[in-house]
Amino acid sequence: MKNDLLLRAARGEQVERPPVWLMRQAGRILPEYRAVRDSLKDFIELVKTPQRAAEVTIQPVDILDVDAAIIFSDILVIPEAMGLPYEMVEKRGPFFPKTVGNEADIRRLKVADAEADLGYVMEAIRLSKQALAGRVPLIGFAGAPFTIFTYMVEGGGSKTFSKARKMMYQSPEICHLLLQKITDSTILYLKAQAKAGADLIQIFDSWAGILPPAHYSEFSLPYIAQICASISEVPKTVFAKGAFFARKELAQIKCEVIGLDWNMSPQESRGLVGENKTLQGNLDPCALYGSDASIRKETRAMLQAFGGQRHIANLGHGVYPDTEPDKVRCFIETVKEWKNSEEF
Ligand code: 1CP
Repeated sequence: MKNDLLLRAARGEQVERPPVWLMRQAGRILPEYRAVRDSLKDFIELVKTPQRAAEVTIQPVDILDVDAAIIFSDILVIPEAMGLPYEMVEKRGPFFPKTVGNEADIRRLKVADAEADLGYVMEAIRLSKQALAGRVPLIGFAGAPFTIFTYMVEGGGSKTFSKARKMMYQSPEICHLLLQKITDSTILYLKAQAKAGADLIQIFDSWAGILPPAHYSEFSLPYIAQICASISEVPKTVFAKGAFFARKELAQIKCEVIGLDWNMSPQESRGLVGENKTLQGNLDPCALYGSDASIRKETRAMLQAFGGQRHIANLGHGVYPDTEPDKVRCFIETVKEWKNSEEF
């Protein structure tokens, strides 16, 4: 691997500077992405056409010079593989015509077979690895079981997630049945991604922050822990957006990297997580709406707060779709120019 900064930082090895990539770097901001996307019927067709998915996976490496690629796919391929297909409604987001409401619905779902049901993702990974030719590592990913659960129960995104949360209070055992089935599917899926060539995997618990701490400990953490304990092939990142209350518990999980959103202070997080994990994040995505001078100032302050080692520079959540690519470049260049010694 020509540039293995990401993997070295993940393992806690010495680095010349922190590696940098952006969550959601592949599908949101580049005009080159839109061009590929518009040449196909829709988002789902792009996800299921490995050659084209690999092409947009590589774009941020070629165009923005990030230190990692992330496979172009979506967390919602898992519900589909289990028997709940989704639609992606332009400008509105995902929609599931069928949802899960009771035990019978869950019994009807299957544990996803990674090669048979999700072979298109594995093929996209193999093609992306070929095209990358060792330039930078390739990140694989999946949603955390809890976040996937919310889509399967709600049938789409939500402001309150009250359907999913109602089920947690009314029928916790049914929730656990579904969470376990999603977990079993996700373990097979991530193992297959590693086998196909993913160099590191990230678990996105995007809606972690909607739960009270006790529910997070009961309905999310144990399933993330199971996944991480089952995968020793590659390093693992857990990003639990909004779960500031669970940082100590997350530190107990068998993963190498913990993602932080922009509400979490780097210093406080280091104190809670301890010295044995790498932290990823956490510039406010809205900082990229600022002037170049302001982006440089905010980015340097962030780098300094993390201290240069055991840090993967990133935003605190996915890059927003209306961010100008030049602002993203400014962020990336600032990280690359930064020297660990700058603080002295
Ligand atoms: O963007 C990339 O870097 C490419 C890969 C990628 C990833 C990592 C996509 C493509 N989606 C994801 C993860 C994902 N998908 C998450 C977790 C990360 C996060 O919190 O941002 C979530 C919650 C989803 C679900 C999803 N898919 C939404 C959110 C809806 C909601 O509930 O608010 C939406 C709008 C999508 C569609 C989607 N996924 C990816 C793209 C490029 C798109 C836009 C579709 C298009 O181009 O038409």
